[in-house]
Amino acid sequence: TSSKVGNLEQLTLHHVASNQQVQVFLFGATVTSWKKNQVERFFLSQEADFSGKKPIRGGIPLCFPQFGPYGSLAQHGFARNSMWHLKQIGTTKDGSATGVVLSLSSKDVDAAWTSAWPYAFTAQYQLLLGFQGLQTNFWVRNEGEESFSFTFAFHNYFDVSDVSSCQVFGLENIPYYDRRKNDEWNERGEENLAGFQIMEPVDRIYVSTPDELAIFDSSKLQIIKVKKQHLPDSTLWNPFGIEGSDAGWSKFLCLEPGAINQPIELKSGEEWHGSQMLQCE
Ligand code: TA6
Repeated sequence: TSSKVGNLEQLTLHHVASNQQVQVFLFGATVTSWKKNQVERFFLSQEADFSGKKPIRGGIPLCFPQFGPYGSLAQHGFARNSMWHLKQIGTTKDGSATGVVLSLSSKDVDAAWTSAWPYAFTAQYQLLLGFQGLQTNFWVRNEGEESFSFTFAFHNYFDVSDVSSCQVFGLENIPYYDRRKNDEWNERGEENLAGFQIMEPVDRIYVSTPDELAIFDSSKLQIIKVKKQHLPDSTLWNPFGIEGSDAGWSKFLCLEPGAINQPIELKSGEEWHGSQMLQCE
């Protein structure tokens, strides 16, 4: 089904057999809600803007073709600021999965962006709800003559009861860039224990992380698993109330699989695919 929020069109998908629902906006291809057993699993900011003039804060903003400030574009690139097209929507005959495919090409992107990143590409974004959980698939293809490179992330905002009741698994002993300390390189990873807790502002880019990560919320008694493919790195972010924090900062934790440290290079005609499977128990 389709509905309007502010100026923007939102699609809702249901997978009845597994009791899941997902909502996505064409603007930014931003997923804003994922419910399993009627329980919301993503954080959406109360300050979220639905005018189509700013990225929607919450759910899964897409960072493409640039993660963060590292490049010629404004923070996190244009995918989350562009109007995507609906390409396909439906449920498999046997009811095992429900999905949607959205697409974006360089022709859809505002000239203010493409002048700083002048490459011909097509991107497709597929959301699949099935018995295993919510899978998100991103493809990009170089449609031009010239090679280009890009960085990417699924900027997941998970809904948590309180960030300090969460434990993160999979990032122990992994080196990271500390964005709070001018990208200082922390070679050993400060956290040597599995299941470390967040008790201060964190903004880190962990490099070469395991393909399975998890957040355990001890108040909600919820485990979110993030299983990623072709996305070597992972950002962990919570502003923990510092100046400029979202009013709801204690209610989210961002764990963002990405290809950040080593840009992906695509020659003419080449395609790249990155994906994640999100599961909650
Ligand atoms: O992924 C973490 C991060 O890059 C943080 O540094 C923080 O700025 C956040 O993303 C949100 O960025 P935004 O541009 O949406 O305000």
